[in-house]
Amino acid sequence: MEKWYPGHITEAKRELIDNLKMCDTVIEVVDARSPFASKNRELDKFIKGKNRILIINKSDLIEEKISINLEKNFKKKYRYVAAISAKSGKNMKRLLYILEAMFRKKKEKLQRRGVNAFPIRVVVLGVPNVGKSQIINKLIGRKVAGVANKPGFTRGKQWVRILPNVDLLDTPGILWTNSSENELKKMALIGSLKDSFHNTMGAAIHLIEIISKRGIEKAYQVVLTKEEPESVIEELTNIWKKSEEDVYKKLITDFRKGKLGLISLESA
Ligand SMILES: Nc1nc2c(ncn2[C@@H]2O[C@H](COP(=O)(O)OP(=O)(O)O)[C@@H](O)[C@H]2O)c(=O)[nH]1
Ligand SMILES: [Mg+2]
Repeated sequence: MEKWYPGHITEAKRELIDNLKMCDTVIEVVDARSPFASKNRELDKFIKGKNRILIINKSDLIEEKISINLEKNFKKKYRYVAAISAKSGKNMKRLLYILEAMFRKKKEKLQRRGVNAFPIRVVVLGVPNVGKSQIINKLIGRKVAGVANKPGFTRGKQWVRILPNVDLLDTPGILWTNSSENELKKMALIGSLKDSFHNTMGAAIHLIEIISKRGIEKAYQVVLTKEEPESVIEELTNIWKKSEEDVYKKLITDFRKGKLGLISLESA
């Protein structure tokens, strides 16, 4: 069953509430290239009273100074924030330190009441394709959680012990109903929406608007004459001898792989 279709959102929410009941800590994962669109405003009301960690993943795909700014900005709201890359391993240690610190705090609290501490249970949340499974795999150093470059790959419940005192629950990504048109385009670009579920042309044009004609020329070593995204597409169809549809797809695929350079879809 594909949880990101609006029709299934109610069911996905019910499952989320179930998962949350079992956990005391939430790791919310967002995509560094579009942290605001991939972040969930609805989540707040579900996770009152839990420890929260915000992870800005795929920071290898944006500029370092933007990563630092994002961390700074999110720290105004979240106590624990880390811009990481589950691919390169950057800052993964920080995430481990945060989890260890949380366990120590819990242990002290329980010891005061004369109770032995049990592992903290952490649920990993976020829209599809932000790298939740990859983060878990990196934390345990072997492949357990399914990783795929398509939304909705993770299914069923997958608990993994990543430290002697920390159990993690991987979850399938959940989409939300309150995203704006522009946010949906960004979600399509970062691969959080199924391809059949978004307008490829709209997403590709949005991408060109953000990186501009100059960015395209630089990425592909081509010379273009006009600025307008529609003209850029048309010129690329001629240069590459591809259909318009194939040009949209190529731009989006190359962006997702980081082949267009370090690109942020939102300002930090
Ligand atoms: N560049 C980059 N790619 C990543 C990173 N983390 C995950 N990915 C890729 O993003 C895609 C989705 O990862 P996955 O863990 O399945 O995402 P999930 O749907 O949130 O569980 C896969 O192709 C991963 O290889 C990262 O830090 N940097
Ligand atoms: Mg997954």
